[in-house]
Amino acid sequence: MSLAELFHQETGPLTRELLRQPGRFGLGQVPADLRPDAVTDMVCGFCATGCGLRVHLQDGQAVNLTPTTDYPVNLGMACPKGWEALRVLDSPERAAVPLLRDAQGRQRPVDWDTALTQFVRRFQAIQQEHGPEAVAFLSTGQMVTEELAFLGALAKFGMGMRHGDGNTRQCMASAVTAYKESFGFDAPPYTYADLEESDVIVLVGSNLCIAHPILWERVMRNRHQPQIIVVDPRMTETAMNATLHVRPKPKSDLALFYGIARILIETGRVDREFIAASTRDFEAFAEFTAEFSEERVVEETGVDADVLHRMADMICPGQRVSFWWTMGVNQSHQGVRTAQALINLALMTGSIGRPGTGANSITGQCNAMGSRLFSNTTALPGGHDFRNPRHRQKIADILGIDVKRIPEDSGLPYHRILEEILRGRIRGLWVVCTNPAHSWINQMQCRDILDRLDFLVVQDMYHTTETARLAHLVLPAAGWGEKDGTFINSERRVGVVRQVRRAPGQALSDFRIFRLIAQRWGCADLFSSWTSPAAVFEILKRCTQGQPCDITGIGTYDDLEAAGGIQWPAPEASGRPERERRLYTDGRFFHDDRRARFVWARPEPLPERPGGRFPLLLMTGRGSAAQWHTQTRTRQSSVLRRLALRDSVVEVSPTDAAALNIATGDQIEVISQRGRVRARAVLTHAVRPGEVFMPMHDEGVNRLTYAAFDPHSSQPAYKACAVRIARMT
Ligand SMILES: Nc1nc2c(c(=O)[nH]1)N[C@H]1C(S)=C(S)[C@@H](COP(=O)(O)OP(=O)(O)OC[C@H]3O[C@@H](n4cnc5c(=O)[nH]c(N)nc54)[C@H](O)[C@@H]3O)O[C@H]1N2
Ligand SMILES: Nc1nc2c(c(=O)[nH]1)N[C@H]1C(S)=C(S)[C@@H](COP(=O)(O)OP(=O)(O)OC[C@H]3O[C@@H](n4cnc5c(=O)[nH]c(N)nc54)[C@H](O)[C@@H]3O)O[C@H]1N2
Ligand code: SF4
Ligand SMILES: [Mo]
Repeated sequence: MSLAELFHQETGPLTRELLRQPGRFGLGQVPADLRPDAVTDMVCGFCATGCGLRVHLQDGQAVNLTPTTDYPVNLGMACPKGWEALRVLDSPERAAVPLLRDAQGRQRPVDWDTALTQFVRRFQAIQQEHGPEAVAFLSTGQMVTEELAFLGALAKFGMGMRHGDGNTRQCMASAVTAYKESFGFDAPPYTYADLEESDVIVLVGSNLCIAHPILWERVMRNRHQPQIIVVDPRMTETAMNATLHVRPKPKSDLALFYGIARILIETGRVDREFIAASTRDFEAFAEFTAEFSEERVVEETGVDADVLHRMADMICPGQRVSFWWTMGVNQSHQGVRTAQALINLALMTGSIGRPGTGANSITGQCNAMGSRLFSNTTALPGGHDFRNPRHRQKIADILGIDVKRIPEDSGLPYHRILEEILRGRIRGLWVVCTNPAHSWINQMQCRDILDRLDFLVVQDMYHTTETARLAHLVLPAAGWGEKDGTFINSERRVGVVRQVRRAPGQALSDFRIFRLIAQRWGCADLFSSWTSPAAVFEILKRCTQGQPCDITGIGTYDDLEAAGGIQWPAPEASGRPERERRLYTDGRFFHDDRRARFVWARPEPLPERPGGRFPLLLMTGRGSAAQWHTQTRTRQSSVLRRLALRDSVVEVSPTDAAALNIATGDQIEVISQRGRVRARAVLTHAVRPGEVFMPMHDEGVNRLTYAAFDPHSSQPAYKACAVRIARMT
C-alpha cells in the first residue's frame, strides 16, 4: 500500500462526511447568528501558490472564508489548509504573553516592558563583549514583505548585525543562484496560465498534487491534453497521474538531463535561432554533453534507454514545453547545477518567453519570493547587491541612512551562522517566524548548537514550537489574518493580506514588535518613516525602481485587492498592469549583454552513500496536503489533523521489508549515523528496493538527515542520507 492509498483509507470517511455536510466544517455555510456584513479579499498564508481567499466579516472581525472566485490564481478553489486558515489561529498553543526563562530555567510570563528590556540588554551586552557580529538573526519567507524587510533593515542597519539568513535557504537558495547565474537576475519567467497552455509539462522533483494542489488543478484545466512528464524516484500522487513517469536513481538528475540534451543536440532538435540570438556558451555546452552517452546515462540513472528517448521526443522544439521544478531539485548537493540543467533544456529548445513554456521554479512558502527580494539577507532590498557601491548608495539614499551602515557583503549563510555559534563567535540569535529545531538538517547537531547560545529569542505565533521551547525569551506574534501587508507568490504576483481579527492576549504583529525594538535599541530615528506596513510598502517600491522587479507602478493595498494582485515587473510608466505577464518575451535576459548563459558541471557522487551498516537511501518531503512543515499551524485544526496521517510513517519497498520480516503497520526503527526514530512501516512499490521515504512533518526526521549542502547556494540536501531499518526489539 502506498502512502497515497493509506491516506485515502484513513481520511476517506472524513472526506465523505465533508461532502455530505458542507456547512459543518465552515465550508460555505455561516451560522445564522454570524451573518457577515462585509467581505475582504486577501491571499492565503500557507503556500506560495498564493490563492485568493474571501474573508467574511461581522463587525470587522472574520467569521468565515471562501476561496475568491475571480482571483486569477485559484479561480474559486482552495486546498484544505486554505479553508482552515482562520481556524488554526484559535488555539491554547498560541503565544499570548512574552515568556522569559528564569534562574531555574523555567519560562515565565512577563510584561512587554520587561521582555523588551531584556531583549535589548542581553543582545547589547553580547555585542559589547564580543563585537556586533556576535548577534545574528534567522528570518523567514512566511511574514509579509513589509515585516521581513523591516527585520532585515533593523538588524543590519540599525542593530549592527552582519549575519542573518532565512528559512528560504532551506527551500529556494538553489533556484535563486541558478536564475542569477543563468538569467542575470532572480527572475522566474512564468505565469500560472502557462500550466494551462503547455503541450508538455515536465515536473521535476515536484509533488504538485500534495504540495501545490491548486496548481495541479490548473494543470487539470489545460485543454491541450498535455503530456505530463514527472521526474521523481518515487511513485508519488503526481507521478501516478503522469503520461510518463521517469524514475531516476535519487540525485542522478544531472546525468539524465545532460543525456537528454545530448540526444536533442545530436538529432538537431534545437532552436538554433533562439540560441544564437539570446544565449551564450552553447557550443561548449554541446561539446560537454557528448560525454553523456546513452550507455552512461542508463547506467548512472537507472532509466531505460527507451524512456530516455520518449522523454527527448516529447520535449523537442515546436511544442510548447514547460519545465517546473521544486525541492527534488533544489535540496540536493548539486541543486544549482540541476536547476540549470533544466534551464539549459529550456534555452536550447527555445522554450522560454512564449505561452506554455519556461524554466520554472515553483516556490514553497507564502512569501518566499518577497523574502528573496526584500529580506536584506543575501541581497539588499529590491534585489540589489551588497558588494556593489552604487547599489549601497542607492539604498542608503532611499532609506535616508548613512551608507556606512550598509555592510559590504551579504554575511554568512544559515549553516555558517550555526558553525559560528559552535565556535562561540556568535552568541546571541533572534529567530523570527521559523522553527529550526525541527526543520534544520541534522537536528542532533542543530540542537547542540542552539543550546550553546547565551541568548536565544524566538518570535512566533505559538509558544510550543520546538525552537520556542529552547528560547530564553519568547515574543508572542500575531499571525496571518491578524495584520496587514503583502506577499509575493511563485509567479511574482504581489497580493495583499489584511487584519481581519485580533491577535490573542498581548501578542503583537511582528511589525509592532520591530518598531518597539527599534525604539528601545536607540535606532528609531533610522525608521521614523516606517510607521505602518502601507508606509513601508511605499519605501520598498522605491527600492525597486529601475530593477527587473520594479513595482513602482503598483498603487495602494486597495488597488492590489481590486486588481486581483499584480505581477512584477510593474514599473510606473507601464500603465494599467495586465492580469497575466511572463518574462523574456523579447528574448532578452538580465545580464549586461542581455543573453542567458548555459551553465553546467560534472555530476558528483552522493555526499553520504548508502552501504555497509546503512544500506538504504532516505528521501524526505511533504506527506499530505493537510500538513504544513513543522505542523505548528496545521495541527491546530481538527479537520486538518483528521486529513493527515496519524503517526510517523516510513515508506519501504516490499523487497526490503520481506528481508527483515517487516509487515505494513509494524512499528520499526529508522537509524542513521546520527540518530534513530520510530515509525510505522508502509510497504509500497512507491519506493524501490534500497530506498525509503519519510514525510518531513514529524519532528524526528531531521535527526536522521546528513548535513550536506550545495556549494554554490548553501542549500541543505535534505533528500538523501544513508539509513537502515530494523524491527523494534
Ligand atoms: N501540504 C503542504 N504543501 C506544501 C508544503 C507543506 O509543508 N505541506 N510546503 C511548501 C514548501 S515551503 C515547499 S518548498 C514545497 C515543496 O514542494 P515539493 O518539492 O513538491 O515537495 P517535496 O515532497 O519536498 O519534494 C518533491 C519530490 O522530490 C522528490 N525527490 C527526492 N529526491 C529526488 C531526486 O533526486 N530527483 C528528483 N527528480 N526528485 C526527487 C521526492 O520524492 C518528492 O516527491 O511545498 C510547499 N507546499
Ligand atoms: N527533512 C526535511 N526537512 C525540511 C524539508 C524537507 O523537505 N525535508 N523542507 C525544508 C523546507 S523547503 C522548508 S521551507 C523548511 C520550513 O521550515 P520552518 O520554517 O522551520 O517551518 P514552519 O513550520 O513553517 O515554521 C514557521 C514558524 O513560524 C511561525 N509563524 C507563522 N506565521 C508567523 C508570523 O506571522 N509571525 C511569526 N513571528 N511567526 C509565525 C509558525 O508558528 C512556525 O513556528 O523546512 C525544511 N526542512
Ligand atoms: S494551495 Fe496553497 S495558497 Fe492555495 S489554499 Fe492551499 S495552502 Fe493556500
Ligand atoms: Mo520550502
